[in-house]
Amino acid sequence: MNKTFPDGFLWGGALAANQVEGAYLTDGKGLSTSDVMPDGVFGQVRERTPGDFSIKDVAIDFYHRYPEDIALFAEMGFSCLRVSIAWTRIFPQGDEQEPNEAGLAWYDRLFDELARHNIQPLVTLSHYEMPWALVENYGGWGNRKVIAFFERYARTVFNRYRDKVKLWLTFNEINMSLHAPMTGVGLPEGSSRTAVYQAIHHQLVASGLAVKACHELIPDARIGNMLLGGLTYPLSSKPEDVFATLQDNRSWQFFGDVQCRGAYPGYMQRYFREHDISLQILPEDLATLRHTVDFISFSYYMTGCVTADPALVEKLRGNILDMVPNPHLASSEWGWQIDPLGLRTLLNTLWDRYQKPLFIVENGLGANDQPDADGQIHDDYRISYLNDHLVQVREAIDDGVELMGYTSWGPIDLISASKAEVSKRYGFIYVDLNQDGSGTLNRSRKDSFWWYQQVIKTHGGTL
Ligand code: BGP
Repeated sequence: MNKTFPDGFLWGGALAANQVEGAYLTDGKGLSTSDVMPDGVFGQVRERTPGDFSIKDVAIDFYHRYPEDIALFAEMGFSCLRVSIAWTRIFPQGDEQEPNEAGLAWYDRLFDELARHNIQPLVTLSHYEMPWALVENYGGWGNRKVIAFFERYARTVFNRYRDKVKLWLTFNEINMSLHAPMTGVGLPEGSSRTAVYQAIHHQLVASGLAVKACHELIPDARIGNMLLGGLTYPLSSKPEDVFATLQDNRSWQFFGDVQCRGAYPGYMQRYFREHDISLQILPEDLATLRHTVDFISFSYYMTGCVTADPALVEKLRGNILDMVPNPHLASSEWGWQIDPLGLRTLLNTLWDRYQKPLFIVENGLGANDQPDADGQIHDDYRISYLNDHLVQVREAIDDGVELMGYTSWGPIDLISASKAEVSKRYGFIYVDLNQDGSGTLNRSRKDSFWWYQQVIKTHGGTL
């Protein structure tokens, strides 16, 4: 008999405000870092002039079409939807005393619609964006004052949605700040290591304050962190490669260690010492960091390899984030290496390290789907990617890993984060949209829609 997933396991999908909502200046919303980076996370900051178009300005118009989209998610049987709140809808400039009521009201409507379909929201406070005015006027997370602005924002939304939202996340892929500082902490590319780690420290303190506030204001809620699960393997069995891999994994585990264990680990203190990084860490910061998360959430798309030989790194690197490709794995159209078993390894690694419940809040395949003559998308490649990963998830649960749920990335096509592309589609639902903004925005079901519906209905029995 096929194994099934536990009762109460949350099934669904994951979205981010700036990749789906559009309506980028509607109802009083302010400009965010994402709005001034129209070419995505790895793009440049550009001044926005009237009439200058960016695909994210409209995105898939979730702001107006959410009832239709949520009905489709309900048809697939979702019990959970991960969304993010755009900070700039609530505090358009970031430093106001009072929130923007129109922005708050929109998320009320969104959460009410989810409740009507018995879909539980899982809400990210900050998904790759912050008010642009906080970058211009304060220097982003480099400035300690931003911590208080974020805390005000977090307390505002906890108070407002305390009866509607019981699952929260602080910062999306907080470890990405090391690779894309403007997206993560609002600092320009090329900022010094010290400046980036100081900004990251402020963000970690803000995350601790959000955990504290959430526990105070909504005692029956749970709040987690969110990591880019950047698992890497040694390229060879040379002890030097194995040790380099341990260090490489620590570059993302460091964030989890602070957020789950409540203090800076010794290996990081050594790293700071040896790289002349001296941070301003106040005694009250250390107390705040002890407010640790209730669960750990993460994204998982690929793995990579590590070698201690710099010449080999230079020769082989190619994967995103400069990882060395694994010779044993195939890649997606975007060069992301596909590794279902790696997900089981990662789940076990995180569980062994922290012994806190886990939540997979992103996983999926970006592909350039092409409709057939009848306009249908036969995305068997996506089905097989997701199927293979979910089989390994089920194995990990059998290994004893405590897993709260699984929300696939982009259950409906959306704008990709790294390069703001429309053609990199993740959805079970196709959206008729082109890069220049043309298209009807009509939604239609892909083959994977029916596949996921069956997976959820049978608690994974059909995998
Ligand atoms: C994660 C981000 C998401 C998402 C996903 C896929 O890093 O949290 O926002 O977009 O990656 O990346 P992309 O959209 O670049 O394919």
